[in-house]
Amino acid sequence: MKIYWCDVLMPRKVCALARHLDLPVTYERIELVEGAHRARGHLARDPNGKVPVLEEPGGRILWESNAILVRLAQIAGSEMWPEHPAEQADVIRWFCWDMDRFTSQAGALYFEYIIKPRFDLGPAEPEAVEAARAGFREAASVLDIHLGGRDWLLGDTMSVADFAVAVTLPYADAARIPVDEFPAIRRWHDRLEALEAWRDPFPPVARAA
Ligand SMILES: N[C@@H](CCC(=O)N[C@@H](CS)C(=O)NCC(=O)O)C(=O)O
Repeated sequence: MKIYWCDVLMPRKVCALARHLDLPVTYERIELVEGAHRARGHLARDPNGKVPVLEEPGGRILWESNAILVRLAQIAGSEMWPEHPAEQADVIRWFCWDMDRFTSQAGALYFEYIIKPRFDLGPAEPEAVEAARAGFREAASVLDIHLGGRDWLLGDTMSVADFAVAVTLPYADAARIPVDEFPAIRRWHDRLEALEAWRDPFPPVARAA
């Protein structure tokens, strides 16, 4: 199977999971800075013109990073996509909450402080930064309480939900995400940081680039 990726936010969790599960994946880098995601070949895979995209043997295509996380865990037969339907619903709960409340805000800071300078899109907008930091703190308060008595979002077992919700946290310093105000989130992310695949998710071409 093949993952189309670039060393940016949403592909990060997908590459991390493929590496963590030791899946037999080949990688094709899509150079966003050169507009390769808007080329006809890539639009045929993902009409949204985004990364990541998963292509399975036989040609089945899947875009949307959280859906790809689920599929990779299914292919690996990993408990990171839990077997029990109630736990599967719990994963979906965190995916939805994350897109709406958490990574939406932290991702806005990632955009202001990391993507804008990298892609030459101008300076960070103070109003956008302030709104995102306020939104992040609100959502992080909910997450911090939830994680207070748990190792992982679902309890004792790490799942694809952890890889989804934590995706901005490796960038917390550079993106000025105020995660240090939330000790349970910090400890949870330290547990993820103990995984080599989480710390170093991208295929070697990124390190050479
Ligand atoms: N909801 C999508 C978002 C994918 C996405 O926005 N990818 C970004 C990189 S993090 C991208 O490809 N941006 C290129 C563009 O929008 O022009 C997912 O989770 O996969």
